[in-house]
Amino acid sequence: MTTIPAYHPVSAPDYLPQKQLRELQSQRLQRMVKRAYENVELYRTRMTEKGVTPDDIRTIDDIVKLPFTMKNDLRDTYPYGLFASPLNEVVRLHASSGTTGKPIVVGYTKEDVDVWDEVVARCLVGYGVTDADIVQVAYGYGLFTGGLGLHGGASKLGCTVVPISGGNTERQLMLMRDFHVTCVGCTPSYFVHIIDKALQMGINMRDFPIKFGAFGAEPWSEEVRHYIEEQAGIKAFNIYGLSEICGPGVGAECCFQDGMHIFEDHFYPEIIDPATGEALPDGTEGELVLSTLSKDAMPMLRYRTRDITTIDVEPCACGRTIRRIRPIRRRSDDMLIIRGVNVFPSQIETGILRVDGASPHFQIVLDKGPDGLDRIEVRVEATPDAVDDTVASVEQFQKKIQHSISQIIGLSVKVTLVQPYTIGRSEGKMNRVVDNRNK
Ligand code: DLL
Repeated sequence: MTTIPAYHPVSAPDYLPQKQLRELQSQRLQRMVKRAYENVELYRTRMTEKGVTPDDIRTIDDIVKLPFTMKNDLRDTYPYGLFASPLNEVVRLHASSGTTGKPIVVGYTKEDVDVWDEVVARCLVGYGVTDADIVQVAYGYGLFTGGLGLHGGASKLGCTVVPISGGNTERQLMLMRDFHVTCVGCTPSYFVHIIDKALQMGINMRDFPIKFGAFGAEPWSEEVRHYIEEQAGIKAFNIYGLSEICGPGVGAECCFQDGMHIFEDHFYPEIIDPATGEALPDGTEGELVLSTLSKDAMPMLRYRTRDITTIDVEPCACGRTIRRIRPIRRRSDDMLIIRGVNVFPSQIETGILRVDGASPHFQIVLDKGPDGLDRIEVRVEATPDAVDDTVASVEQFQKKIQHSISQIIGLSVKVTLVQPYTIGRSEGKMNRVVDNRNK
């Protein structure tokens, strides 16, 4: 049975009556749009092109009149072009690496950092974390928002923070045990790696006092949640966010682990059709668009996240009135097109982990066959539980995984079992795809 954690004042906005929430959103949007229009050339130009002025934005429903903002807008205005505050009011910069060229840069005023700390604290309260908890932050510290984001929220709540950052896995395990850590924040793929390392060292993580995991920064499946919860004897919670909006803390699951509540008093979510940009009703799957309602240094108006999800308006058993989004399993730019079929790495992960005894360590390798057609090979690490040394047992296990993946993606795949620990591990976000098709 799930016990609803005790009420904490930091979460009060999570329970606002709908009418009051919408009034607050409307007021904040008006202020945000005015600020963006007056201080940021890109917003002023875009709004003028669309024939919209701040006076046209009276309620939150008017948000659809505003133009979208895209990742390229951050690149094109690098580094400070979208800032609405003078630099002497900006107290922090973060940056996201991006795959090509310059990073994207984001800035925060003191008040923005306070809001960020508050929303991350609200995530932790939703899990059931209190000031009695000891939180090991194994997200990377630095320009990435994960480390300092979790750190700020956990500090705000009064937790004891262990700011270890990512990497040095044996040390992570030592501190978790010696410091009696009760909550860990890192990417789910890194936590899977930590579990693995523990097994290798003969440590049973179920003996540790860890109760909560705050896992995010990359898509992960229910099957991985199940794996982590079983192996480590913890509750694995999802946390969502992106640098452009603030970092972690845009939304998170509550104790019911059934979708992520968006802190919509600060970040307003919409779903659009990624092809046409048309707004879609709640309950329909599409691209998540987010607007900041209180960010002073760098307001984001209708930012296209490229994350694919659905807004869920059903009331949650926890009593929060803020809406939820379904877990994000796909990004529109994560999509692999294989022989014309759209495939997401998370579907392959699900296929693998549906097979009993399969390991969550895998890699997808794409290339072209002699006939010029795309080929997909999935390399999965063998586990002692699943196969013995015989060729027949390996072949049989490969076939099982092959079948399970093909059922989900509708394509035949080659599955190869590889030796344990031969697939690279990640201490942050995991990249599982090697695409050799254009080499
Ligand atoms: O990953 C912020 C973060 C740090 C979130 C720690 C959660 C925990 P970026 O590096 O800018 O920021 O990457 C943002 O990561 O648009 C999603 O595609 C993906 N992402 C983040 N959280 C989740 C999640 C941080 N819980 C991008 N599930 C986002 C799925 C996620 N994808």
